[in-house]
Amino acid sequence: MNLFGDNERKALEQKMKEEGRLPPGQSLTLKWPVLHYGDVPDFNPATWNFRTAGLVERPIHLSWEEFLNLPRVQVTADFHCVTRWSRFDNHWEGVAFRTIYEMTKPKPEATHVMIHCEEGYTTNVPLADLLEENVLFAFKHDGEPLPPEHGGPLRLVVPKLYAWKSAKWVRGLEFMPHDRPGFWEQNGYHIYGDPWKEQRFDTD
Ligand SMILES: Nc1nc2c(c(=O)[nH]1)N[C@H]1C(S)=C(S)[C@@H](COP(=O)(O)O)O[C@H]1N2
Ligand SMILES: [Mo]
Repeated sequence: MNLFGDNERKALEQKMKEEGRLPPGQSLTLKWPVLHYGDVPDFNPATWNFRTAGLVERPIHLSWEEFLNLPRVQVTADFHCVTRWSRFDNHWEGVAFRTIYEMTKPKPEATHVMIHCEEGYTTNVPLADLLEENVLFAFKHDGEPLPPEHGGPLRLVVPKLYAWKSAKWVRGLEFMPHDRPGFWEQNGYHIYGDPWKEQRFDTD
């Protein structure tokens, strides 16, 4: 039994609420829950690659080593899961989405992106939202290599949307001329997923 832990949690939650950082219907967690569909995939740095496809001028194909040599950014951001927990002030390090965007040069007709991950997980995000400055492909969290169960070696982080858009084990991007639902979006979740508007389900 932890008599004092929850007081600390509640005090922080109240602080986040007062600062306008707690979206409606969410509660603060001090832990870092692990949540995903399927198994944690194996990572082999010798065969791992990252690709872009669809409406791009220059499809890219990067090895793990090449990916690690791209310019790095650091982002501190909050993380909101649709199952109602929020984790605050996560410190991420990785490669900005904008870096990949500039390398692959999407065609003007590209409006949405399907994120493709290991084992067939997908999620869709409008291109404009991915271009925000705090969107990155992260390989470190709070100074440590991203653990496999949290998406290591590489996950996307899209702080402004519910965390199912922050795809773990990302391997590629497909630039599309219109929106198309990904994995959870085909299974009853909202096509966009704004936590501030509580866009949880496709009926919201
Ligand atoms: N590849 C993949 N990424 C995924 C998921 C998944 O099922 N597969 N689940 C999402 C959901 S619903 C959440 S809340 C976050 C959880 O990330 P965490 O386990 O690091 O807390 O990962 C997201 N990314
Ligand atoms: Mo989630």
